[in-house]
Amino acid sequence: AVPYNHREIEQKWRKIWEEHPVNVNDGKKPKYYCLDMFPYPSGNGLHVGHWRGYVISDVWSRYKMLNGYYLIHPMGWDAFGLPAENYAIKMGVHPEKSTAENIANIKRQIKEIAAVYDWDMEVNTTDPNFYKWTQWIFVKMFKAGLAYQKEMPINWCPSCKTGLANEEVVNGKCERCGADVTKKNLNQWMLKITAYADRLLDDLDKLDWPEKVKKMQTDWIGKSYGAEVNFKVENTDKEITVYTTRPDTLHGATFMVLAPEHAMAKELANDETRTAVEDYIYQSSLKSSVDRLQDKEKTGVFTGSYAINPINGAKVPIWLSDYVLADYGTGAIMCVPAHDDRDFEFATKFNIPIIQVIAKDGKEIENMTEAYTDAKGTMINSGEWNGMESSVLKKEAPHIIEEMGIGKATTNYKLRDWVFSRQRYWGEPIPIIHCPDCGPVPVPEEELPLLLPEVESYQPTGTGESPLADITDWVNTTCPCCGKPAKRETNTMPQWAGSSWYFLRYVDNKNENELVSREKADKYLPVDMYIGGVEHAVLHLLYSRFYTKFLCDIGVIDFDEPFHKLFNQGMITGKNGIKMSKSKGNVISPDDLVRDYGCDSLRLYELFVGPPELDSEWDDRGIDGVYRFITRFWKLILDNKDADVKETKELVKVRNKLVYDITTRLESFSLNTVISGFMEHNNKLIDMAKKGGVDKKTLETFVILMAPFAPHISEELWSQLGHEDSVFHETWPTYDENAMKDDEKELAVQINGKTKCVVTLPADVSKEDAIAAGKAALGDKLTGNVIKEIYVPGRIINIVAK
Ligand code: ANZ
Ligand code: ZN
Repeated sequence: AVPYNHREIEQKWRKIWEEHPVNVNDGKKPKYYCLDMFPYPSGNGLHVGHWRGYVISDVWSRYKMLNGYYLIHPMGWDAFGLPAENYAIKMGVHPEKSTAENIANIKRQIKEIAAVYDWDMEVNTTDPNFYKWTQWIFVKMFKAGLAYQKEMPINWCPSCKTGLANEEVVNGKCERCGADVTKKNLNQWMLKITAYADRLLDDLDKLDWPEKVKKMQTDWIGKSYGAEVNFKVENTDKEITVYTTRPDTLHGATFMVLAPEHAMAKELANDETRTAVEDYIYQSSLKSSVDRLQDKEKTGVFTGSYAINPINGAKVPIWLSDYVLADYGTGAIMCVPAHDDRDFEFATKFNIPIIQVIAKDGKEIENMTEAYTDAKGTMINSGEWNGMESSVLKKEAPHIIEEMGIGKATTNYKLRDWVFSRQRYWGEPIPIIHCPDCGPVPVPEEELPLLLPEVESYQPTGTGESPLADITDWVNTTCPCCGKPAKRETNTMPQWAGSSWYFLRYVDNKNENELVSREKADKYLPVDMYIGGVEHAVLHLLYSRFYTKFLCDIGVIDFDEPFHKLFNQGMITGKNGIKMSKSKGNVISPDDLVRDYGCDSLRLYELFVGPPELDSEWDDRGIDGVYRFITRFWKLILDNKDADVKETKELVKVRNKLVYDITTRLESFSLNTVISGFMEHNNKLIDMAKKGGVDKKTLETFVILMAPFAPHISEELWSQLGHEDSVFHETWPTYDENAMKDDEKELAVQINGKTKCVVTLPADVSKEDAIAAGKAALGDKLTGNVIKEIYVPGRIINIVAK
């Protein structure tokens, strides 16, 4: 055969596919929507790690195409937001210009992967025809009461000079730049995602997503059941309400703690404690909420006041401490040191009594050295509740408390409304006009998009105002309601605004009148398979679900979950598991590898490098092995294609086994073992070709199976096998489990060397099984004591008896 020349073959087929796309919509095929998380067009370009997710999604897409689907497989650009803006500022060019350059560059690189993207569907979040609809959704949310303003202390990144959502603060640091996040009091636009908390939680059941991601969303929403209990403040008519998930432990509450920001914190102080209390409140205001929750030595201050435990009249001291958060529950807790770790630590440090109320095995512990936190055991020191099982009481206590009139049963969520304003330039302007008479008024829908104006300086101001505030011509406008002078909102939307709904726009990206036509939405949406990194488990994937539910509620679409199935690929790392990055100097560019080995080999190696869901270390040498395989595969097909070999039972078996192995491994996303499966079968068939030859159907089957993985070589071999149409218009082969079974053999069954009967057994039967089957076949022909059992594989079972 002619030697394998990857450059020639790949160029040839790229051109043909460009002219005759293989993914065709004949209007009859069912659709399959396979979506990649769209990239930020940063200036760094793609490295081999970026390829991984795109190769996985392309393999899956082509596999679906071979199963008779019309593919929705689009690509676009998430181009607003901090990364693009920071890059633009660093390079000293306008974000619009640098973004366009980066997109052109990354698009060229993505095309090297040879994925079947439908570039007619391309979207770009910074395109006014796109962000018109991002703004339109905001207006709809505003009209539905889901977008509102609130003055509040928000997470503030002093380096990016902007506010951040809770989701963007990771361990107290800015998700983007790593700076310590502080607090700043600003008037914010908020989206009421909490109105969807229950649906966002319950509908997780509908999704075919990794359990890990579902759990992260569940924890983020953080629904808990418990009770609010009212404690009177001694010698006053004031009351403090606490939230507890463990009302069963009420008798063990020996003190109370309020968040330093609690509305009553200051008034509980007396002349003796006032200075210390006010000082503590001030110190806490300087810390971020994450800092406060992290494990470290507890701090606190006694207010000087006492509360009365409503269940038993006990007088308990009221403290302030920053381990209680102001914006969760009621911002005040009853503390049960015997059964809560944090309370135990606090009580030990400040010498507060500890009363055990749950006994694990009926006995009270003499000197507790740690809290007993399980709700398992018998109630003690709990008045009328003594003797009850704590797990049962935990469920009943909220209702008992309600009946006693000292509180009520409640549910709480950790999820907070979404801080939606950014004090930056490179984002969608929030389409609101502030009128002194009418208040906030949305820009009329027919005036959208509200274009992002040109500015002289797009550097952040740091004052809490966006650079748009400086453009007075733009800021000063008239109220759409009453016509009086009014001012535009100058904050922009967060990075996540466009990515929360972009997947809906691909299928109708040129529609000027609607976000997506209902007809196209019904036909082509939602997404069947979504592929991307796990870092988006809560942010993007939660926001998208919220947007989808809202758009479903207002009738734009008819489904309320965007992504049916989710696959998170692991990272490709440099040596020793170190993340690939320019700064670490360990970036491996695909360009050289494509030049030297070809796109097909690189695609195979991206999958072969390790289980796709795990992080895998890149080893450049590994691609040599893949390249050897692909050249041997090339030779196998071409050397045998004209041999005119009849299929044998053995060939049928190997072919079925090949289809079975590849299909089942592919279905379970075990893509690295698909590649090793190809390698094994390739060796096997090369061996068989030497012995008796390989029939054409087996060769053709192998080529079709390889097509999603190595599309160019497969298309070339398919045409060399004499086909005029594309291999991608074939049907994925099926397998017959019976044909895969090993051959059977007829064995003579003998007694003392004389044949008595014949049994048919699998060729690879074990000695034990063969003897047992032989004895069973002999039945009562076998008499006397068995002295010896002889098995000659494939031929004779001989029982020696006396
Ligand atoms: C008494 C108690 C006894 C509690 C016990 C726990 C164990 P989740 O499950 O996360 O909702 N808590 C309530 N509000 C708080 C706040 N604003 N800041 C910090 N902690 C707060 O946790 C609810 C429990 O966390 C509540 O139940 C309360 O402590 C505490 F053996 O009340 B518990
Ligand atoms: Zn007005």
